Amino acid sequence: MQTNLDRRTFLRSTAAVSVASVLAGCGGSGGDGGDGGGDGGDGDSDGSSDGGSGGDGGSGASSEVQEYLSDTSNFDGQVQDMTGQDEVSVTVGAEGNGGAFAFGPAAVSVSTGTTVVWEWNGEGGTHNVVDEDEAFDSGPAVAEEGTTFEQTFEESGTFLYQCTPHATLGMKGAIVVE
Ligand SMILES: [Cu+2]
Repeated sequence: MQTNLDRRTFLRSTAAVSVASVLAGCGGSGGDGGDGGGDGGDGDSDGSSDGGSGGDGGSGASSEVQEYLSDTSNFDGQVQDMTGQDEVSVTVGAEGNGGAFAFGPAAVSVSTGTTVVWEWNGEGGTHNVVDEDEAFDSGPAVAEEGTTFEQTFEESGTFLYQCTPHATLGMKGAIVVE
């Protein structure tokens, strides 16, 4: 009797362990996220000193955005203010991350109802635009100049996205909908 109980308990905890290891498996990027935290701290202090000197049309990014973009070379800790516009464009293949492997600008803020249009400039090989939470996805990466992908943001929130082929280089971006 006691043995059965023990075994059941054992099985239960075994199951829990395997769930945990599956989660840990997904988190290959979770590990990276840890690194990002440290870097994000640096970005934070940059952001607040810039803000102190009067700002330049951007505002300091949230810690969520700071962390996500901590390895994105063309992100300077500021979210570019593009609120109040019906349509905003983001360049795909902008200079950054060791080549033409960036979204330009990396982080923008827009108003609800704004359509963001990503425009491929033909540089840096194939790119795509994939939201981390599957809110949008441009599909397979393509290289062709003039390619566009658009998404209208009806609700406020922070959207973190990346280019699948170049995410590890830091080709990532954020849309903050206010
Ligand atoms: Cu790319």
